[in-house]
Formats: sequence, structure tokens, C-alpha cells
Amino acid sequence: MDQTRSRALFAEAVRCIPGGVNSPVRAFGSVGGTPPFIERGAGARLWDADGNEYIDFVASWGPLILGHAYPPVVRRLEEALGKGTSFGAPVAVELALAQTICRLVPSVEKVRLVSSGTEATMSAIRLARGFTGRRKILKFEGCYHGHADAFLVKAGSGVATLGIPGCPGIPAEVSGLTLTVPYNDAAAVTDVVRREAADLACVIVEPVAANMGVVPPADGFLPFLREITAAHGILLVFDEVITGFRLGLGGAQAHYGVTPDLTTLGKIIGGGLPVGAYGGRADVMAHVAPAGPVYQAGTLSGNPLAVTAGLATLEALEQMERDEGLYARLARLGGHLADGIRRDLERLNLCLTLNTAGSMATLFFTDGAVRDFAAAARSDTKRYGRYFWEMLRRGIYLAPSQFEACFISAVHTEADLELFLKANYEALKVAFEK
Ligand code: HOZ
Repeated sequence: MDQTRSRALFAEAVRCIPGGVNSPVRAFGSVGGTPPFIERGAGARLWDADGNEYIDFVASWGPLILGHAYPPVVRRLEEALGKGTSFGAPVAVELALAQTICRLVPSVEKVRLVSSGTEATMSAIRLARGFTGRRKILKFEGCYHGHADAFLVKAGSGVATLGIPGCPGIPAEVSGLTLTVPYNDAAAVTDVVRREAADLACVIVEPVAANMGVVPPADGFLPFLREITAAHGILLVFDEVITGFRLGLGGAQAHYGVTPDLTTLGKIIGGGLPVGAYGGRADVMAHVAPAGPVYQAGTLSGNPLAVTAGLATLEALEQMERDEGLYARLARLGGHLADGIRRDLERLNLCLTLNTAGSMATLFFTDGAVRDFAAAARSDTKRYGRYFWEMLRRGIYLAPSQFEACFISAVHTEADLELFLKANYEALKVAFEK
């Protein structure tokens, strides 16, 4: 695999960008080697600066459920572009996106649009604190809610990938207000709530964890969280930045039938451009400025280009769901891929754990059930790195980290999955030979 151009670009990049990248996991730190510099994408395919072609299972870390440069989204963006790029004033299209989110996501009666998932989650906990008058939050080990100070405590995603135990620059007084317990551990939640309820503003959770690899909620875990938080006046926040419009039009909350007080969204709602959102109960959202006193703002919030891409994406998803039952098809493709991977594992006599949820999956390089971060962290990440490179050399683009998700998009075909499986068998074989 030729990487001449990517290597040259990366060597230049490290001179002016910390680590050569604008988000840490892109640097391939945990799998080694040089990241390909991507030149273009179309549908399920990516091409790098050296002309290598890949089938993309990263989807820009989740947003591109319609694949790259989806023509209806591109057309709408082209139309919008000629009208100006930013006004810092209300536009009709942001209203249409907000209305669409309110209509489709069960918990969302009112919504505020922001520019990233991190902004959404940090604003949501400020709101939870402002609404309840309480200081502490409870999150789950291995869950990742963006990079705001309050969340970089036992966090997943890049923090887990790089093995960063805590982050310098975050005062202990701040991180001390973030309590953590293992994912799927109802007894640990009960313990914390018993001790801390009077000062606990919210419990924030990825309803399907996807930043320690994919870890679905155990049966009854989400209803349990709903019940215990409601009983103590604690707000329940679902971080659906990844699962929103990924598990269905109503996200994980509709899929599992559990309605949180607040929901954070990002990724898919921007259709590949920067959009985040937080929303929920009208009485809680009434506290957000200027309707209420909890301040939050953004020059580029509701940016006309970004919300155009988001709206075009959600409209396309709704249309596909009506026409062909998109989410059932995505789940079928997910099942097909999972069956194939399990067959490969059997043929190679390997005991690895595959977790799936709809169109998301993670193959953990460890045996035994993975229900929380402690189990995920037992993965042999070095061997994952070998597997990752064997897949990349065979044209399959996966996340350069064990603790992320593999995403199937609406433009992947069964033939793409067959190519994945062919590569998977060979890559596993080589990875375990060494
Ligand atoms: N939330 C993404 C990881 N699961 C972000 C990727 C990144 O950190 O760049």
C-alpha cells in the first residue's frame, strides 16, 4: 500500500498541528503508522492522497449514514451556498431542522441547535445544574460525552484509546463533581444515588455505549435509570450524539421505549457538517437563555449551510424509512455482517467478542462478554492494531482504535459487506499468525 504522499503530508502536519491532527484519535497513535490523508469520498468509498481506495466503515465517526457526497444533500448545499454562508441571525431552515427533531425524537419538546456534540453535552449539564440547583453529575466509565472539563473523567473514545488517566488542565474541583460508575451496573448507580441524590443534577448516559466500542444496555438498565432518576428529581440525559437517527428516526430512546428528560444530538443531524443539539422537556428548556437564565450562545449556531445539510439528511432518512424501511434494512445488513464475522471466528477457532446494535458493531479482541469498560479494556489492542492494518491494506477503512464503532451506512451494499468479510477472514488470520 503506497503511502508516499500521506507520509509527506503528515510530516508537514506535525510541524504546525499538535500531533499532526485536529482530533487525537486520527493520529493512529494506538495502531501505529501514518494516517492516510483523505482526498475525496463518494457513497461508501474513500480515496486517499496516494490514490488508495477504501470501503468506509467509519463514516466520519458516525455522521455519514447516507455515505459521502450524497447527491440530494450536495444539491441542497450548492443551492444554499450561493445565498451566503452565515448571518448570525434566525433563518427558516434552522427552524425546519428544529421542528423535524422535535417531531421525531420522543423526549424533545424544545431544542437548541449548537455546533458540535461537545457543545450539546456541556450545555445540557449546565442546564441540568441550573434547573435543579444541584452541582454533581453521574456518568459511566467508558462513556464519552465530548471533551468538556466535566466529562474527561474515565472517558471513552480517544481518552481510552490513548490511555489518558486524567487530563491536566482540569481542576480537581471541577472533575470532583463528576461521579462515575461502571456501565450497566444498576447496583452501583443505586449506591451513588442513595448517597448523593440531594446534590445530583443529572445522570448522563449513552443509551447504547459506542465510545468504548459498542456496548448495548443490559435488559432493563435504561428503564431502571429512568425510574431511579425520576424518583429523586434527578434529570436523565441521553447522549444520542451517535445513536440519534442511527438506531431509528427516534434514536435509542424510541428503540428502547425510554424517554429521558434531556437529549443531546450531533453527528447525523449535521449530515457531515458541524451541528449539535440539546433538547427535551419544555419546562426544563424554558430555563435556557434568552427564555430563561441559563446562558449558552454561539456565533455559528444554526449556521445556514450546516442546518441545510442536516435537514436534507433527516428528510432523506425519513423518505427512505417510508419507502423501504431503512432502519430494518440497516439492521439486516448489521446482522449479515455479524453472522459473517462470527463464521470467520469459528473457522479460525478464535474466541473474540462481537457486540452489535443495529448498524453499529465492534469486534473486541478479548473473549467473554463485554458489558462495561473494564471488560472492553481487557482487549488486546496491539493485536487489534495488526488486524486494523491488515484490513486497511485490503481496502477496508475501520476506526484506528479498539474503542470505537464500525458503522454501516445506507449506501453499503451486500457486495461491500462480502468484501469486508473476505478481508476480515484474511486479516484475522494474519493478525493471529504473528
Ligand atoms: N465522538 C467521536 C469518537 N467516537 C469523535 C472522534 C474524534 O474524537 O475525533
